[in-house]
Amino acid sequence: MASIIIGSQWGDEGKGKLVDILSQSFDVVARCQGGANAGHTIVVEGKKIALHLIPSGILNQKATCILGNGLVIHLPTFFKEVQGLKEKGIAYEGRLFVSDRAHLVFDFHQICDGLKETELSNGAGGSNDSIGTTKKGIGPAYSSKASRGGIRVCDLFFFESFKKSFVRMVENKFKRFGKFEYDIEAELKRYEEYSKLIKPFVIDSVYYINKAFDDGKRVLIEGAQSTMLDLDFGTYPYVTSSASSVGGACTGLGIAPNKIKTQIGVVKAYTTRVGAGPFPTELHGEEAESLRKVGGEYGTTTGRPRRIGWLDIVVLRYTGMINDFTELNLTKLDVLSGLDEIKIGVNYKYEGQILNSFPSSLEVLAKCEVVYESWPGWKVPLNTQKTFEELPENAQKYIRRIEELCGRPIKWIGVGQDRTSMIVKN
Ligand code: 2SA
Ligand code: GDP
Ligand code: MG
Repeated sequence: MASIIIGSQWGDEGKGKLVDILSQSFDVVARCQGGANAGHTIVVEGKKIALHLIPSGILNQKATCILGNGLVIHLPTFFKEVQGLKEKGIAYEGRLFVSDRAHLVFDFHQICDGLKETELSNGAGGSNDSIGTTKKGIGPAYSSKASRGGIRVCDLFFFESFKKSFVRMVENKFKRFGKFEYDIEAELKRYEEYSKLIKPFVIDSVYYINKAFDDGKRVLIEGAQSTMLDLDFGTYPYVTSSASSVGGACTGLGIAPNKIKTQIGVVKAYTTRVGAGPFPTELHGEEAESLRKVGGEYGTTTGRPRRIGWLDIVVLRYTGMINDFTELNLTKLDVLSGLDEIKIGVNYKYEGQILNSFPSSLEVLAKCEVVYESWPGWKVPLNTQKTFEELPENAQKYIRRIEELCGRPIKWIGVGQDRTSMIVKN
C-alpha cells in the first residue's frame, strides 16, 4: 500500500518535516514529480537539512528513497546533494535510487528558464508578466518532455545517441532564444562522466515499486510544490509544470490509483506563496512582515521572501476535493501565537454571489471578494505542549473550526520546526 503527502496551498506547508516523521514506518519513500525547484527543510536537534531532489525520507536509514519517473533531474544538483549527505554522515549507498525513465534537466534549460522570465517581464504595455519561477529549468525540461525532444536517464548509457539528441536540443533552444553562451563540448564531457557516476543509482523504478507492493512493503509518496501550483488545477499560468496533486503520483511512479490508501494534506495555519500569481487572502505591510519574520518565510531553494496571507478555506475545500484528503497535518500553528485576532477566509463572493468552488479564470478571481471570519488569538507560545488538550483554548477552537470548515480531520499539529514538535491528535 501507499500513502501520499501533498501540499494543500501554494507550497512550503512543511511537507518535508512530516515525510521525515512518517518515513519511520515506511519501507520506501518516493518522489513522483518536480525537480530541484522543491525545497524541503528538516530540523533535527537544532540542525537544519535542506533537500531539493532527494526525498525527505533519506534520514530514516531503513527506508529506500526513489526519484521516480515523473521527475526532471539536474544531475549536478543531485550529486551536490549526495555530497552533502556524505559530509553529514548520512549513509545512502544502496538505498537511494533514480528512475531510468526520469527526464534530465540541463544547464541550458535553466538558462532558458531565466531568458523566458526576462521576456515575460517585458510584457505588452510595459507589464511584468513573469511567473517568478525558481529558474531551475523545470518548465523548459517538462516542455522538452511533452514535445518528445527530452532526454531520459536511460539515454545516458548510449552516449553516441545521447550526444546527437543533446546537440539537437541545444540548437533548438538557440533557434528560439538566440545564441546564448553555452559550451556544448564541455557539457558533453561532463555528462560522459556523470553517466558513469549515476549508474549505481539507476533502477527500473516502475518495476521496483510495484514489486515492493507485491512484497507487502509500505510506500510513502512525497509531494513537492502543491495542489495550487498544479499544472491543471493551480492558478494557471502561475503554476509549476508538473502534476503536483494526487494524480501525479500514478503517472509519476507508474502505480495504480487503488494502491494509494491515504492522502495526507499538509496545511499551513496561514497561507504563503512565493512567486507571482493571485493570492486572495494576501496580507501586506506590518502584519505580513511580522508573520514572515516569526515563521522564517523565505524560499528554501531561492531565499526569496514568501508572500503571506490568512488561511483560505476556499482553497482548502478545493484541494481537499481534488486529492480527497483522508487526514490533515496543520503546521506552523506556533507562528500565530501572540496575535489578538486571527482571520479565516471562508468564501469568495463574485458579483454578489458566493462561489461554490475555486474559479478557473484569473479575471474572475481578481474580482472576488473574500468573506472572513474572525477568531480570537492566544498569547502563550506553543513549544512545550505535547497534546491537543494542552494547547490554549483559543488554539483548540481554531483547529476545530478548520476541521469543521474543511470537513476533514486534523491528525497532526505542528508547533515548532523540530522533528519532535508535532502533536498527534486523536
Ligand atoms: P518553477 O520553478 O517553474 O517550478 O516555478 C513555477 C511556480 O512554482 C513555484 N514553486 C514553488 N513554490 C513554493 N516552494 C517551492 N520550492 C522552494 C521552497 C521555492 C523557493 O521550498 O521554498 O525557494 O523559492 C516552489 N518551487 C516552485 C514558483 O515560485 C513559481 O510560482
Ligand atoms: P515544504 O516545501 O512543504 O517541505 O516546506 P519547506 O521546508 O519549504 O518550508 C516549511 C518551513 O517551515 C521549513 O523551514 C520547516 O522547517 C518549517 N516548519 C515546518 N513545520 C513547522 C512548524 O510546525 N512550526 C514552525 N515554526 N516551523 C515549521
Ligand atoms: Mg518548500
